Amino acid sequence: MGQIREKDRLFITFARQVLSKPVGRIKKVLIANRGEIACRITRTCHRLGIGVVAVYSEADRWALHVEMADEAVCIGPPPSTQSYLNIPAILEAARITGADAIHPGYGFLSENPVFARAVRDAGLIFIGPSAESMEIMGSKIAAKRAVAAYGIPLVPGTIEPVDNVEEAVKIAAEIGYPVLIKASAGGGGKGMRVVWDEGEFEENLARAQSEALSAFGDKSVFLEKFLPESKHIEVQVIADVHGHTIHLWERECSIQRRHQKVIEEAPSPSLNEEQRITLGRYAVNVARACNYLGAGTVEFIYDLQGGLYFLEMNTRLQVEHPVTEMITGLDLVELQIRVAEGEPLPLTQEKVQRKGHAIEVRVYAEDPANNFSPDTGRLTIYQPPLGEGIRVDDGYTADRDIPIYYDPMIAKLIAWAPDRNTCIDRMLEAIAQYRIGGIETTLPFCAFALNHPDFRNGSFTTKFVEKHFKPENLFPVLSASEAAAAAGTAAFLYREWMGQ
Ligand code: MV4
Repeated sequence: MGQIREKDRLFITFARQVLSKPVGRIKKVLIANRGEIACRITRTCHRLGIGVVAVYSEADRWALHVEMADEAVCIGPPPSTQSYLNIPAILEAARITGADAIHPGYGFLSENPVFARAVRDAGLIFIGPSAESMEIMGSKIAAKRAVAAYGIPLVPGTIEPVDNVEEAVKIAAEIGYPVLIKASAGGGGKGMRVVWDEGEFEENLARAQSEALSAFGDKSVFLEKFLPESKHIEVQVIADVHGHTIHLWERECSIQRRHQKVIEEAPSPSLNEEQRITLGRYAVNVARACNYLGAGTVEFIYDLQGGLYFLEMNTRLQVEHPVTEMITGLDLVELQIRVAEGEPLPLTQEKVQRKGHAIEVRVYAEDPANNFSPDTGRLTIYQPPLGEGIRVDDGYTADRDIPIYYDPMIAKLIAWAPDRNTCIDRMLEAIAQYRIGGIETTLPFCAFALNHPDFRNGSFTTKFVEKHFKPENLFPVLSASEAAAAAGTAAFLYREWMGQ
């Protein structure tokens, strides 16, 4: 506040021809984010003729998202607590640039009800759900209680906070061991503890509560039956203010490493048609249960016995949304903008198509041969792949620096094909074509996973990486054409050597 002076305003002018004029109330969007998602939101805004204000930290002065925007405002020093999480600075940036709306992207302030409320109190459109929906879904207990009334299956457990050991032991005996203690304010795998028998309860309950208190400022925990080998399937939903809520099918997100997703795909290879339709109906009801507006994702757990249960709802646009866009032909950011303006959804449930198969792999600046330690620095070479059905959502170009302060994900590589096998083949070829220099990335690790028989046959669970990955599995990736060239060279040298 007051820290943004006139001279800090940076206007980057492009010879960009605005071919379309904005048709709705939103003429200028401030994107409260960075990296690939800020770039991806910018592309849609520009296509719709909407102006873009970037915000950036001092570490991102030369970032691609700043260069792509029409205007950019520095909002503080590198640490995100002082920049991308700095609510007063972001609101001030919106005020001085005259933005009508704020898109929060994912991470940072995207699921923060205090931010959503502050944006609306400042007279701006928040491109996302209401603060009240965020509050309900931010509390796993409140979320389960809200959806229970809609007949959505929940993992056996409690929908009340548990803080008494005797009571917990009694409930656990009914559920059956192993039991999971989860933090109500947690999510994404944080604040979970497995209890294998009665004797372990006292210690684990106390630990879970104190961890929850220090991590989330709320000590409430609840119990669920622990499903050790399961799949993670989520459903994309979107709702408008006119009472229409639709789902855009599911995404399979079981390939993850330490709660960080690595590969996502749509549709899920594990569901049959009946399950798929049931899951979509559950997801729409979850959204209705919290009076949802905008794009959201409902997470389910699928155990190997075939049970499908609601886990939680994420009230943001997710990293993996492109696989849904590839099979439905929709632009989720455009839909988010339209419904935030008060427009009705442009299609009904019956009109949502599901065509072909899409896979996304996340490209992290991490070294898979060195326990995935972050490998930031300068991207000396950066050449993304091209090709039929290939999409790259990235936040960098060659010769830019990857700052150490933020998430190390630098790009997402997405492949689409008419069927899953062709999609996997296209993805492997695209990975082989990707040229990245100066840093190590998780691409070789992704190639390993895609090549694994359990990935091909769809039988993987969230234990896949733990079960199958060893650094010895990493090998240099060659594209089919390079492999053919290498084989040709080898044959030539062999004939030379044989004197033929
Ligand atoms: C579970 C579970 C097993 N049983 N709940 C982790 C993220 C959060 N959204 C919920 N998570 C889990 N909840 C019960 N009752 C196993 C996980 C889990 C997991 C879920 C989705 C994706 C990856 C995961 C990795 C480990 C554990």
